[in-house]
Amino acid sequence: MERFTVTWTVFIFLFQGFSALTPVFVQTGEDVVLDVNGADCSEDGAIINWKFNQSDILVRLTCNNGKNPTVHKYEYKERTEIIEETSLKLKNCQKSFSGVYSATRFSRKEDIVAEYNVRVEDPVSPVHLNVDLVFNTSTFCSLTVTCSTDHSIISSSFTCGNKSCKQDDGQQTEVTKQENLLQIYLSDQSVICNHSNHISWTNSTEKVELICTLNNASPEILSHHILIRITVVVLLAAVLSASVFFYVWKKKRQTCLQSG
Ligand SMILES: *[C@@H]1O[C@H](CO)[C@@H](O)[C@H](O)[C@H]1NC(C)=O
Ligand SMILES: *[C@@H]1O[C@H](CO)[C@@H](O)[C@H](O)[C@H]1NC(C)=O
Ligand SMILES: *[C@@H]1O[C@H](CO)[C@@H](O)[C@H](O)[C@H]1NC(C)=O
Ligand SMILES: *[C@@H]1O[C@H](CO)[C@@H](O)[C@H](O)[C@H]1NC(C)=O
Ligand SMILES: CC(=O)N[C@H]1CO[C@H](CO)[C@@H](O)[C@@H]1O
Repeated sequence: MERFTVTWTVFIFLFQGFSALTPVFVQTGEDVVLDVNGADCSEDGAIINWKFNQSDILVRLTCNNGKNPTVHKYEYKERTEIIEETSLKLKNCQKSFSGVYSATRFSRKEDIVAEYNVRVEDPVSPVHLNVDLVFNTSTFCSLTVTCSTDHSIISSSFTCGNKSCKQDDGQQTEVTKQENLLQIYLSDQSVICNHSNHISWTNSTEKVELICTLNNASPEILSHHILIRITVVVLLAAVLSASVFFYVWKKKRQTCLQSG
């Protein structure tokens, strides 16, 4: 909450006097406070309207000669609250609240005094880093890594020499269907998967050196794997032939007993 208020305050400070559409991002379930951008409510009888999507009047404030303005709620009453005399608080924001919120001031004519493009987003889902391929020699290590989320997946390759690494195809970025950002990049000798949107981010990070040493498909490890496989096959074959032998022996014994 504080974070958004601060961001917003800084924005207003920078753009005081403009009535551009200010983007505001809110996490689902949180509250957000929108300000009238310094509009004057000291003049008796002046009216400030808070509107949604240019048409629905949410709240009408009738200014009261310096006293607190009179508040009339119209549409979406349960969503709104007036705080600090004229600011609009949107409570427990849901995705359907997304849209344009504007404040207009009416004294002799109606002026738009503040306008916000509010977008309500869920926090991003976790991201997983998977090592797909590692080739490590004494002089270099090359690796391919995949970053995946519930809905999307990207991969990228890296080559590391003596001391430094580079990303073969440059930083990889994908905009997911939910308009989140999925990225793979190198930072400080680590591969980072970063899944982010305007209100949150998650990461999965692994040191390149660790990837190279732990996932190395070197000939030794490869032969080790093959050895395990051969052992398993031999054991299976042994068990199988033993059971066949036992079955045949039992059958034979039964025939002997019957005939004898
Ligand atoms: C408000 O406007 C936004 C953006 O134009 C739109 O996505 C949304 O459906 C509108 N909401 C309502 C209730 O009209
Ligand atoms: C690696 O380092 C050694 C000694 O520091 C140098 O001789 C060699 O050229 C380097 N190799 C690469 C591929 O940079
Ligand atoms: C992930 O991306 C977000 C948004 O671009 C950024 O703020 C954050 O610092 C990044 N995290 C890491 C670990 O790089
Ligand atoms: C390759 O693996 C060895 C250990 O098996 C490790 O010491 C070395 O640092 C790795 N090479 C690179 C370039 O990371
Ligand atoms: C927010 C977040 O997920 N941060 C993590 C980024 O990755 C590092 C290293 O894996 C973690 O220590 C952070 O907690």
